[in-house]
Amino acid sequence: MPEASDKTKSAGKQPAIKDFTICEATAQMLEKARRDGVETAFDRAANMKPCPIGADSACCKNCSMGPCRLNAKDPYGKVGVCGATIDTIMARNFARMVASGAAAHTDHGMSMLDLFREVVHGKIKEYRIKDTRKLELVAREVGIETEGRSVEDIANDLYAELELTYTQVEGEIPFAKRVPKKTLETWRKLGIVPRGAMREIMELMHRTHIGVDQHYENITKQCSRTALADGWGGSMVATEISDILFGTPTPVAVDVNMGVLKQDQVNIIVHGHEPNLFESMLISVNTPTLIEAAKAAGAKGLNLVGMCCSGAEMMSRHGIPHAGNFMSTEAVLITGAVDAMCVDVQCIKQGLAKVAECYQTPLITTNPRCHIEGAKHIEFREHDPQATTDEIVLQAITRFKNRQMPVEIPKITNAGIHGFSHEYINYMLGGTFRGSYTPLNDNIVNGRIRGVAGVVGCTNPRVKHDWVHVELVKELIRNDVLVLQTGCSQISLAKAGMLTPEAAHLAGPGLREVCETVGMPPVLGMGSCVDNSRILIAAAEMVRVGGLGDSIADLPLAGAAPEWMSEKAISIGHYFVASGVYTVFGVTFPIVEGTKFHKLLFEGLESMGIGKWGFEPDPYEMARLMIAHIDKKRKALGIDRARERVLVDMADRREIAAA
Ligand code: SF4
Ligand code: MSK
Repeated sequence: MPEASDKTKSAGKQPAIKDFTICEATAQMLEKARRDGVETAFDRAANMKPCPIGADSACCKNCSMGPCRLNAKDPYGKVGVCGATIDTIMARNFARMVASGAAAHTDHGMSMLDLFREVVHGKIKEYRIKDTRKLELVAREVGIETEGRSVEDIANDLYAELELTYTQVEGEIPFAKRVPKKTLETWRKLGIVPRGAMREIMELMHRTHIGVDQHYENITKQCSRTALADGWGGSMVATEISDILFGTPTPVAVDVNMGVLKQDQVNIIVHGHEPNLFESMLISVNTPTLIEAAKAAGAKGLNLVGMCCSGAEMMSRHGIPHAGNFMSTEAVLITGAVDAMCVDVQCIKQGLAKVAECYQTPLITTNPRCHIEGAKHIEFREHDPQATTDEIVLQAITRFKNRQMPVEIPKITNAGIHGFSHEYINYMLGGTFRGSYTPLNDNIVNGRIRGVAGVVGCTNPRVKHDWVHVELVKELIRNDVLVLQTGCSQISLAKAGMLTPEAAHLAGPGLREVCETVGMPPVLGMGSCVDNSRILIAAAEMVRVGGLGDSIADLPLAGAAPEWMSEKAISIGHYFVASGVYTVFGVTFPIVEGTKFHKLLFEGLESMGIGKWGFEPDPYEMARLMIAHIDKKRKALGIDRARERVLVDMADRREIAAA
């Protein structure tokens, strides 16, 4: 066991672990880490004060005349060497976060599209088109004729069309066709309809170079265009193509938390974001020769478990157990029970390498984009995917056979229902034949459901892990707000037992009645962070169905990322804002209050007909802000007084289906 790091040793009195997290399994492992002398991101966050100038986004290092630091307390008292004002500096920094986050999602989406092309062209045979119904549906939505045509022909045309999402230099991205008319008109008027993601990201990076765009309003305009190229472009393509290739999720009961690890089995964790690695791993762990090899090594079998967003996708599609979210990825290694952790891209802490080394767990990188010093790299090749995943399984079996560490697995699992795609919500509330969001809209109009909130995003050691998510969501459902979730937030709530129909008793009377009638949880888990696009589609559908205004900005809808940390989160937040949604972030916000850029993001954008940003670290106050916004929208729609409507229940739906 390596020595405790100097920082941990010199830290003196250590903060109480109960202040780090409300996740009992993570807390148990953090206690063990202290006994073992192992450091995690929680310790590092406690020992490293964030730079206050950076936290305010009041510094710039875009050229070597700087870096320049401005004073957040007197933001207009000073400019950078080039003359850049605080607004220019903050807008450029914000823009670069949007560009990076959008690049992450669009590169992920493009990888899925590359895979789709190779499958359609017959060059990759290990994957196939699983959901032909969805293929046709998406094709029709982007204007492709499907009647009487073969799956291959439709798929070829869909590939060519969706490639424009990334490469098109002029025009509008294909999924602009899904945007409600009035929202699209607003975008056109503002000049923010995305062309292709590559062009938008490139232009945003160009504009933030020294001496180019030096007007915060114009920079923000390109931020919106780039973020929309992520939400309605790269992310949406990632979600839709993954559904077409691997299946559209439907509700499935899944166990979440570290208790899904098995002492007597070979435990393999897949952590990251792209589903192709995980799909191949699923085949490998079900291969009889590998199962036999595991048994020959003394194990009862192979136990495949997900983490973070690849885990969220796989639990939605296949019911694969999930061990925890971003802030539990080091903690899970401390169990000593993980025989291999394989990772692809995004949100993979470099600190995992050190913790994995401490517990003799192979940490295996698989994507050419992501190597980690100290980790083993086994490249995942889509043309021969199982060669990689079989090799990882064999390494895990070897580690199991040679396990020397005492194993301590927290005995905690939380059952829940996951996999609420927007298509399934359509069915659940409207039925196959009605096929619409009408009952949802009706229940919003009649006031049983006050509004809808998307609560999404990361976990962050700068706040008490999981706590802000859980308290915010409890407060929202108590006030009859239906909550849609993705990413690490969904796992926080799953661990709190809130993704079960039984959690309806925690909801207000109206939402509880709807949940009990339909048999659904008050908190609906929709998948990974790219799957936030499902929330956009659900919002567009609510507008299309009618009764709640003409644009997304009219809906009684709000969004939140209460424990965000990544640049992807900023891109997601900004595409929700640009789509018309009031979006509140917790933890911190990279901006100086009272500046012109702050006023633009937090007020001005709304007056242009789109959404606006909010910031509030306290979950109860955050809920209050979101509910006040929902009520404001209800008032504008003239539905602030409840009107009675009849609920469509399961029996009604069966009757409709039988008719
Ligand atoms: Fe300073 Fe301007 Fe260079 Fe930024 S671009 S580092 S503000 S001189
Ligand atoms: S993994 S971006 S910590 S949600 Fe998608 Fe979780 Fe945030 Fe990464």
